[in-house]
Amino acid sequence: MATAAHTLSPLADLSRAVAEWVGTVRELTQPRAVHWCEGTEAEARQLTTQLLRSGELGALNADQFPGCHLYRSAPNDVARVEHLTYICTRSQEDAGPNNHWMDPQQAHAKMRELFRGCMRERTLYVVPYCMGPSDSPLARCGVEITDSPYVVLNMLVMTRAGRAALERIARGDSFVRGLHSIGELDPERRFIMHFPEELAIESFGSGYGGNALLGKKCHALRIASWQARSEGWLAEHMLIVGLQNPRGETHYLACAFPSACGKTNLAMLIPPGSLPGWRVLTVGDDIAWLHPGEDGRLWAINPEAGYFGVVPGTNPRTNRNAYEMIRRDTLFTNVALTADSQPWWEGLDSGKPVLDWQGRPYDPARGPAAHPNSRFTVSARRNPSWSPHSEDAQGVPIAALVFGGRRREVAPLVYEARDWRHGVLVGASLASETTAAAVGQVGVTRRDPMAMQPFCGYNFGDYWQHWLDVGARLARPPRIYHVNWFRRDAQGRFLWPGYGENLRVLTWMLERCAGRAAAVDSPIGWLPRPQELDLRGLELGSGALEALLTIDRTLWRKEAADLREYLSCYGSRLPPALLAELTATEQRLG
Ligand code: GTP
Ligand code: SPV
Ligand code: MN
Repeated sequence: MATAAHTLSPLADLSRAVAEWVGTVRELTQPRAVHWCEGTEAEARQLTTQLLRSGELGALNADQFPGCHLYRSAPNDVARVEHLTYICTRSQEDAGPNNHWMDPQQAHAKMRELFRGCMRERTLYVVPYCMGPSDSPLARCGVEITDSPYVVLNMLVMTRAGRAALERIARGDSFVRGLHSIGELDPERRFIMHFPEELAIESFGSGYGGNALLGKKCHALRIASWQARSEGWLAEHMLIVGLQNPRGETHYLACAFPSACGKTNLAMLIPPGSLPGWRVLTVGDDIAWLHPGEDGRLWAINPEAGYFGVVPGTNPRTNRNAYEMIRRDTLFTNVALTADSQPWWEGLDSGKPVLDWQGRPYDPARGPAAHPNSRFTVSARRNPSWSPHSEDAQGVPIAALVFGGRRREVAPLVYEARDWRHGVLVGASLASETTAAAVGQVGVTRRDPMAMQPFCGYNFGDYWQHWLDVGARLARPPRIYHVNWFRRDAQGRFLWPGYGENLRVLTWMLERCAGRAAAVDSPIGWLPRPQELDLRGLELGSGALEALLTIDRTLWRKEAADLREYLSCYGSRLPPALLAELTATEQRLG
């Protein structure tokens, strides 16, 4: 009897548009074989076996970490490369001062020479994928062509990849064409090019995360933000989380924090014991597609199906959910190893690193054992707090939007924007210390509007106008907040314990949304009265709460002046309404 697999038509026959494109790429790149990904578990197992055999993957301790593997990237290929990432629009103005720009013709020509013959002796993988629930009208498809089986394995976890996606494309869905090759992993021959006007991505020379898993930042943020603008929605660098209160009601928040600033942790937060009855449900940990609904509210879907998360800092104390989640069926990249082949990273209380992330005998003199941007790839379904509403075709309704940065000073623990328009200014004013998620200096405060500085596929001036336009269409817009979990004291210690305790700030937001919590007016927005924050069972250092909730007018006047200078770079594309909001803030600051 024929098995189901035999009765299915070959993937290459499903979509003529995809097959033709694959044919063109095949001619250019000259692979030795072409593999169309079905997206089955058997296929993932077979790829894993192949990578284990070739030595590209290592098996981890099967008792402690069943189904887990270690991948070591090239030492010079460990993070996103913002300086090599381009938006290639016909007009440079459309890419804006926030992006590196290259003329599309010139970019295509440059990339064509890099891709020419680059897959000789390699297999070309075709990965059709769907970003968002497969049956959702809000989901979007793409096809990634890559010569990296490691990238394929990641895509199989991070997206809904395989036959169903290709069938959706065959039914007429448009798709993003993502062409990727690891090339020679030479940083001098590495480019991540985006062509939003053509729904195309060309990425060469890196196998790492956001550079190579094209469904993620390249498609779901840079290309999608462009599409979203013309179609009236928003593609944002936001987690989506549901908070169920002790009465059983669930409200959803979408929160934008820059890379490595706490999204995954907040999305799967564990309520502190002293806040009984609360439950946290994760819809997404990195990207949200937000659509105005017919009911006047904003609705969100998570386009992804897995987490590509920061490993260091994960432990049973900071987040037991995250720690348990990555103990099974997880792909680790660039962590250290213990003597008995368990993965090890900074922030773990137990175990001892023997080999560092490059596989060398661990020597503290050479820096951390695990790379600070080491990552786990894991299915969202492994998260104990995974929300079944992640599959809802229309998404979940958003009660509040939260922007947050990593700021040792200036920004208070939390404040609330006066209204949507002011909230757009609050988002645009986001600044944060750089992290290891991107190549470059760490710990430097930079402007990162809406946490989208590395990810917005067009001119920020137009983007803020689009935010204002979306808000104007919402009869019931979410409230907008700003948070900072990372304030420090004079000794450099965090003033706020963070992680699970962050729920105390989120519950205040929900009380505000329900019209129950009071707030104090300040020049930058509404702050909680200290007594309105539920701090039962929490021991804060003396003076910490006051420091966390005080606005230093001198620092804030400087902040506003800095913001004015930054916004002026956007010239005539800067929405006058945003400038008016800034002027009003300056006047309140006196
Ligand atoms: P990307 O995947 O790069 O977008 O990162 P992310 O925003 O999801 O950040 P993630 O939750 O992975 O946290 C990044 C780092 O910050 C980890 O080392 C965490 O342990 C740490 N972190 C997360 N939340 C908090 C917090 O509330 N307080 C403090 N002090 N550290 C935190
Ligand atoms: C980030 O840097 O924001 C990430 C990791 O989420 S990456 O996939 O590399 O973009
Ligand atoms: Mn991210």
